[in-house]
Amino acid sequence: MHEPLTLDCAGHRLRLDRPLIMGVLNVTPDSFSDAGRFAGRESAIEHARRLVADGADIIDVGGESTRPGAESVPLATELDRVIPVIAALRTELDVPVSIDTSKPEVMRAAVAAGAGMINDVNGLRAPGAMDVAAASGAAVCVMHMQGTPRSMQERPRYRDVLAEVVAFLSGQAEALLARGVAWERIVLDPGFGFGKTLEHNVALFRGLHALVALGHPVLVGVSRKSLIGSLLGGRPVTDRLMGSVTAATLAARAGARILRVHDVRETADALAILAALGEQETGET
Ligand code: HH2
Repeated sequence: MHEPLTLDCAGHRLRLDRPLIMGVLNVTPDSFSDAGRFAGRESAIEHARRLVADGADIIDVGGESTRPGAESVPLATELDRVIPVIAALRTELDVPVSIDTSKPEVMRAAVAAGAGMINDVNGLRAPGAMDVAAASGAAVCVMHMQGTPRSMQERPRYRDVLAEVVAFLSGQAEALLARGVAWERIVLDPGFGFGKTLEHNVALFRGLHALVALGHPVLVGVSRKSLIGSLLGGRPVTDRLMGSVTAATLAARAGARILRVHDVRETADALAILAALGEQETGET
């Protein structure tokens, strides 16, 4: 097994000897947990500064909501939302910026504007996405999703959710490697809440070690998701902080190397305690 020590974000290398925090910056009017709050450019940049001050190692900029039922956004709209923000963040921040998109055109423009990571919830399945990502020089997060955001929660079905997710992600990683992408650029994500029931999410979380065992850094995004709300007896999205932080901490404990979260400061605190008081090294299986 090959365990990378760094993640290569278009030349900006992030050390992976501790779990990293990816702060969520949604520049959308309709995201499930922070709808419209950071849709204006100035407020988006201000929020990114806050996330970095709170301990974010990467900022993930998204211009298209992927919440269940969301419609896809036209290319021009998405470009207009994210590119100026990425260009501004690139000069303002010392941390790499990630672009959360499934459109190859947005990936290309975002990397040209300074993004160091491509984060695709569609797992590079759009025509051309794999080639654009491979040629970009950026780190690439491949996420598993069954279906599309519009339909994914209608009737998710698997024979063996863990085996199917691991097989998909390792196949996409192989395809990237075959295109010459260095191991140090590939991140894998099981895609919590994307075409999965509560039972599927729980099985995936408990089986994270099988994904970690592939040797690529694993990204986990459970922050404020309905999975957390359900496990807490139907909590609304505004009341999922402790559940989200606990789940992120457990994911780190299970070997996840990147935690995609809205509540950066609280997650950083939990990881500091885990590092000080937890058992030594979490990533090995
Ligand atoms: N989850 C969301 C969006 N992007 N990317 C990765 N790699 N993993 C995730 O789990 C993930 C993701 C959904 O969360 P959010 O951005 O808060 O909401 P919305 O899609 O409504 O903007």
